Amino acid sequence: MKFTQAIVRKPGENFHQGITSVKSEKPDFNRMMQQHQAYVATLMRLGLTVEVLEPLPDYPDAYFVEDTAVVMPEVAVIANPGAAARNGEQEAMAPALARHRRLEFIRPPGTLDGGDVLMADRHFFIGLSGRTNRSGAEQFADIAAKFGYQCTLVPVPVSLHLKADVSYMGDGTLLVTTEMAMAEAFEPYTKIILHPSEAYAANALLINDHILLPKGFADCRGKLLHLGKQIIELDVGEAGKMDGGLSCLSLRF
Ligand code: CIR
Repeated sequence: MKFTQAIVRKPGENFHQGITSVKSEKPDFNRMMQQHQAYVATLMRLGLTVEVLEPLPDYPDAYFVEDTAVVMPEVAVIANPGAAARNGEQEAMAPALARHRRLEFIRPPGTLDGGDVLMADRHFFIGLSGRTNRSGAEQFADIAAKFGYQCTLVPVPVSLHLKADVSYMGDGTLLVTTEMAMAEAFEPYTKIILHPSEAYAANALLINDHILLPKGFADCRGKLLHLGKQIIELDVGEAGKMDGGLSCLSLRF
């Protein structure tokens, strides 16, 4: 899918009050803003038109916009976030997406976070995680099937979201953690398997012919070189302290 647009949301000053499993280091607001601005500037440099939304003070995780929706050429599916503290962010995203796409909705009892939905050409992998339940995944699959997409449900045993473990690098190639490399769903794909010490790099982003990679994963970078795409490393260290990464920070379409 050739991307021309992105939607992001600025982190708010209370972003450190979001949900996180990382207890060791307190994230820094100024550094977060610098990293977020560099991320937005990179998307723009790659030719995307970027809409920057304002923070939602009641939702400190709202800058992880990826979780609120899944956008495909034909439709935008508004998610139903699985964490109670984040449920509501999707309602703030819907009007922005309605300007670009017709909308469909994941409804209770279904829950779904966009971070669990991986698009690989005309195929969606939908993670069953602590955030996305079977009803949410099946609702999404039914919507996508109407537009001719194939869908496969994939259990996510350890990570927060499917896309913390696997990213699509184009041409039938997945970048994947050792935990997910053996998943049956991914059998037909060529896999680039990360060294366990670099598992965070599994959340990479293919933007047209460029790969955005979190900074500091040299082994992963080396393994991607043969794909012949330009690799851009970005520091997303502060988002990482809030359990997020590169893909979570934008909706691309
Ligand atoms: C959360 O726990 O929901 C946020 N602190 C992190 C969300 C990361 N989103 C993503 O991986 N798509």
